[in-house]
Amino acid sequence: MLHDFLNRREEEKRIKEAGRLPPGQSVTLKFPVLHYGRVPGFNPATWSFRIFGEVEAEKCWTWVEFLQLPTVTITADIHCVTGWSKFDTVWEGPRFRDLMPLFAVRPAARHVIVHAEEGFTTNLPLEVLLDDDVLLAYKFGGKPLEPDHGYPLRLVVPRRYFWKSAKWVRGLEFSVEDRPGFWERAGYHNEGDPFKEERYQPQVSRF
Ligand SMILES: Nc1nc2c(c(=O)[nH]1)N[C@H]1C(S)=C(S)[C@@H](COP(=O)(O)O)O[C@H]1N2
Ligand SMILES: [Mo]
Repeated sequence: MLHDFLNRREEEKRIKEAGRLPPGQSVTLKFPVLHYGRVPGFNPATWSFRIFGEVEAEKCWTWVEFLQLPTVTITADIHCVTGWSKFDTVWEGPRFRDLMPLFAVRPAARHVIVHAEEGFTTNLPLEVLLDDDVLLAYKFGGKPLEPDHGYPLRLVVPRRYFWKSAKWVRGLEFSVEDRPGFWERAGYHNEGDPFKEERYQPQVSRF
């Protein structure tokens, strides 16, 4: 109906004015599923989460150990590079920053390589992971993650395009040097800030 359409336009305009909708994005109420490859299985007996690279003390949590870590719940807007944004998503899990004292990152480490199942990687400046809304999340909307959305564990970095929020994460590698990940090597922007509309690399794809 024209009336609904106009109402939606009005609503979108209101939100944009409030500064929540990055340029070139539109709001969806759905939760699209996007990834390369298949959805990996999960075996709680063999699963682990590893902290390695430029740290004083490497870590390796089992699933049971990981569930003991203190968690927080955040509400955030997420922005996918394909053009949809979803408002007020609710995530629960340990906050990255709160885990830092457990492994003591060396001062020279400025970058983090996020490792997920099947060799998927993505890269982020350590500084970005220190934001208070960056979680290793295992719940979405109060329930365990759906397998499609990263069960059992995914990274959530609301202030970057959603491809940096790796699903099925298995470890974080701290590094002196930056190292582009899977989508970054395929031509996505290295930083991926939605409000600067950093979607793709300015230069030609490196594949
Ligand atoms: N392990 C893994 N994580 C991934 C991806 C992937 O291919 N593999 N794709 C990313 C991309 S491109 C997007 S847009 C989001 C989508 O998350 P969703 O399916 O929960 O919406 O996951 C990101 N995390
Ligand atoms: Mo994506």
